[in-house]
Amino acid sequence: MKCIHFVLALMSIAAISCNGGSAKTQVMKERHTVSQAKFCADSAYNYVKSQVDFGPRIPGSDGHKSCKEYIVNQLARFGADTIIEQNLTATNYLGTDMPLTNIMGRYNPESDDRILLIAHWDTRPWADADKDVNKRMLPVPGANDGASGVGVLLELARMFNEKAPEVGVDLLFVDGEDSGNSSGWGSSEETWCLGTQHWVKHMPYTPESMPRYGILLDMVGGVDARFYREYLSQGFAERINDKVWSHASAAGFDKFFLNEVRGGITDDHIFINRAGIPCIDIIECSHPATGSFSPVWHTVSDDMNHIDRATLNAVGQTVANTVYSEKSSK
Ligand code: AHN
Ligand code: ZN
Repeated sequence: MKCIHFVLALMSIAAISCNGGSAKTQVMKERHTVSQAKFCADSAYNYVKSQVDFGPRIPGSDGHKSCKEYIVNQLARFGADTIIEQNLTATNYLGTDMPLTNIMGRYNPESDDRILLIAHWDTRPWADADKDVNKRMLPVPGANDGASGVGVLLELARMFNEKAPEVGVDLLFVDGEDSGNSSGWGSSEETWCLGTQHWVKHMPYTPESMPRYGILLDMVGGVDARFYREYLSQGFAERINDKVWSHASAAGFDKFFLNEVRGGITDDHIFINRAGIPCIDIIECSHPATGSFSPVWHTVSDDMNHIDRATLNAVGQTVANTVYSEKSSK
């Protein structure tokens, strides 16, 4: 798939590739008004691949360190007005200390009219859902579970730099989401989302500048993915689900966004809702083969072979349209 940005250039229309890194393209982008910001799935795909190429992003690993630098550098390249790195040490449920970094890229940080977009950037240390018992201590590549949400957010950063939304936007990349306890029932909620649990205690907001709402992206790049309204999002923030699903439908993405409520997931949005920000989770968690997550979830096969640009595009363009439709109150 190739996507094209239409640029108005001195009364003539020039079409350029959205992957354009050429000097000529850059000059044209800077000089001329971009009439419409288009989500580029090829770019998002490349941002996903770059992360996977670092290796697993297990807290404390080399891949984790490289990926942190990558996210910060991309935010800088895409003109984020403020970049915050929040370091912490968290102890996982097995008693291991993990060095974590939550990263935030802020667009128009002075505005009190804000939207918060979130994805986790760490990957699970163990493929404990793999069919092969011998692989369950190996790391998860995290193409869908980790890199996909980040890839979409980075492409949105590129768009926000090209065309500023009316409202301020905070892109939050949380760490330490995926080292939780998957065995047994209940009572393990607090073992997940360790970065987010810390972030909500130190949010960069005044009562006036609290985001209107948040949208969490988790596993948004799977082949043939279907997104249902997640049950807990529907309870906490039904009107945000209404808004996002209606933007999806208006853009022709009904095949991806099904207007039906399905199962609830313990994820970063739980802690953000409890901190007073209505937040939904766009997550693939009703796969026909499993009834829940995709078959490659928490396996060694969560790799680029199972990532589809069309899914990244449906989610990314829907979230972009949602953000660009927000009006500032002033
Ligand atoms: C539970 O399995 C309890 N929550 C899933 C949250 C998650 C893990 N998202 C991605 N990986
Ligand atoms: Zn996971």
